[in-house]
Amino acid sequence: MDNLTESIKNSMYHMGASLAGIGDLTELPPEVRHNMPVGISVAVAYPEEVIRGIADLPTKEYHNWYCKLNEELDKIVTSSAEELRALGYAAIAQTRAQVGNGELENNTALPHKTVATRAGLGWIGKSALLVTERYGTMIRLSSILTDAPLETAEPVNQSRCGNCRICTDACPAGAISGELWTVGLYRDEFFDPLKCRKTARERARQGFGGGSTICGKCIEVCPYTRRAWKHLATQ
Ligand code: B12
Ligand code: SF4
Ligand code: SF4
Repeated sequence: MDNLTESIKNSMYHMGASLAGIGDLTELPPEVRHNMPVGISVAVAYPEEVIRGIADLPTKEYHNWYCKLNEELDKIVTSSAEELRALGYAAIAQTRAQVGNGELENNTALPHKTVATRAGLGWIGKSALLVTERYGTMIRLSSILTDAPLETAEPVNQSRCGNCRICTDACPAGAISGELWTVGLYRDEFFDPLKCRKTARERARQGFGGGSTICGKCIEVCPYTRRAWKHLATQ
């Protein structure tokens, strides 16, 4: 790995990143990536007990960690983008303030999961979540767009879910169709964001009084998440 790539990744890990990867974005339309050729994807993982705790309903603790990890991610991408700009490169941190929450159409111009698959961090599960080998789906994501000459990873273009249907069967909204993702498959062909949004709001209300759209049952049941609990316990 070249020095610049190593130093950017190391400073992200130093700031608390669980995973960091770099992807070639040039196959995507220039307008969605602000003409930047490279995307840096960063993930931070939830503690295992927080995800175990949402087996029945989302909890206040899950909500608190959701807010905390969002703030941590904003800090990591802001600081790393500043580091790149100080070296003379263009860099845009995709913070929540920058990209919004997709409130209108459940869509953002360049979703963090797209940058993540380009950066080789994982694949899109039947749940529509990014699934990683190391942490399963129990992560939150952010990203940076840049023109820095960083070394890019092999993108992931195929699902590794196989015949598993656990999230499809467990989703209380019936939002997950069970179709296997491949790189060209648009979200709404295998996942219904409106059903998810409605049910997640209701479950947040039942679980801790509401005010948020979080549920996370599809995170907790995923066998890749559960496998991560075993691996992390033996470290
Ligand atoms: C709008 C939104 C929602 C909406 C719509 C859900 C959705 N999947 O789009 C609602 C409110 C329903 C929702 C719910 C949840 N969300 Co949400 N949501 C977002 C948000 C703000 C935008 C997503 C977006 O633009 N979607 C548009 C569609 C088209 O893209 P996409 O679904 O992100 O993914 C597609 C592309 O990435 C594409 N793709 C992947 N690789 C490639 C490569 C190429 C070349 C191309 C062309 C396409 C492509 O494949 C995917 C499927 O089609 C993102 C944050 C962000 N800025 O990205 C978080 C995000 C997706 N949500 C997240 C989470 C965790 C949740 C919840 C679990 C809520 C909770 N905390 O309890 C649920 C889970 C729902 C689910 N099973 O997906 C995480 C996902 C983490 C992960 N492991 O993947 C994100 C990334 C937030 C974050 N900062 O971490 N969410
Ligand atoms: S967050 Fe809940 S409602 Fe939405 S897809 Fe996952 S399990 Fe279904
Ligand atoms: S629960 Fe199974 S089908 Fe769903 S994302 Fe995880 S591995 Fe894929």
